[in-house]
Amino acid sequence: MNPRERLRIAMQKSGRLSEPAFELLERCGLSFRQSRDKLFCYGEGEPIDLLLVRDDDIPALIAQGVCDLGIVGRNVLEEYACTGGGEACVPLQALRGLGFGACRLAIAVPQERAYAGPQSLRGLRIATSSPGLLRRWLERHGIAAQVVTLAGSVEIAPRLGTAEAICDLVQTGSTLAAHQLREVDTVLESEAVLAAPCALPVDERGDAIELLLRRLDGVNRVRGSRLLQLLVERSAVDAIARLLPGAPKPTVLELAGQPGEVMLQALCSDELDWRQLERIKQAGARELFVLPVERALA
Ligand code: PRT
Ligand code: ZN
Repeated sequence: MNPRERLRIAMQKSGRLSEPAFELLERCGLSFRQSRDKLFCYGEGEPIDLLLVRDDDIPALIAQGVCDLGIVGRNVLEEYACTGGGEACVPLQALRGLGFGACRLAIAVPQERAYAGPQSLRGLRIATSSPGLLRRWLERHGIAAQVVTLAGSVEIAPRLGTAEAICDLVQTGSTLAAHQLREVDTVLESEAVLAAPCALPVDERGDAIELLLRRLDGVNRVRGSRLLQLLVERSAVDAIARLLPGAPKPTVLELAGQPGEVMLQALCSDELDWRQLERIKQAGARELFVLPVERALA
């Protein structure tokens, strides 16, 4: 097969997203031949390879057609959309949210500074590594402020006197707190996404994208899910069904030679804790099993 008939996914080489991205692909049944510290990973089972790069380069690599897909923070993808990457504009899309790398791009000000909404930023200098997203947000609110672009360590700008406010990624908030900053507004909610050009390839690579999306959806559908299995008197089925977290419709299975009793199986969206199980047992269930769900194919 010509190498470009194989799908190529750009991923962060090392950083917050690389480990969870590898884990997700493994859960999708993909395995790779090269070691993780190399630039290129050759897919073993499926025609899907990886290119390991800096996360900021991922949108441009997709736009240039070097890679077909990318796993990247929504913030990086949207920043690229705002600045256009300086190249011929190839519109990109997020095909799926991937359920990790959650954070928010937020405005923060020194603890003692008053904030009564975006208008409080008028005329201030705001330090950020996401100038495109910040400018777009300021424009949407009709605020004229000075955007100070920094490559990193944005949180120290107010103390250094180079800005009065910052716009930075926040996860737990502990970095802001450590720098006596207060989170006051949200510019963007982010998580890792599967990025792609708006026009997807229609050759073999398109088939590989479909396979990947099907598997991602399968993994996603059962994330945190548990299969609950139990035995119960036929008359208590409705009462038990009402107690199932996430209210799934249970499957009712006949038991050979036991007409009064049935087996219930239900895919519960949440984990079931001991208390929930005890309540279900008190309602008449016995032989309860909570089983992990590996994957699902609709
Ligand atoms: O080398 P490369 O350029 O690939 O990596 P990088 O250093 O640019 O990126 P990296 O690994 O730090 O982050 C990759 C992506 O992870 C980001 O683009 C986000 O989509 C996502 N992400 C999720 C985060 C955070 N959470 C996060 N907390 N990215 C950065 N941070 C930083 C933030 O900038 C701040 O310095 O962590 C600090 C705040 O964290 P808390 O928990 O103290 O609030
Ligand atoms: Zn980066």
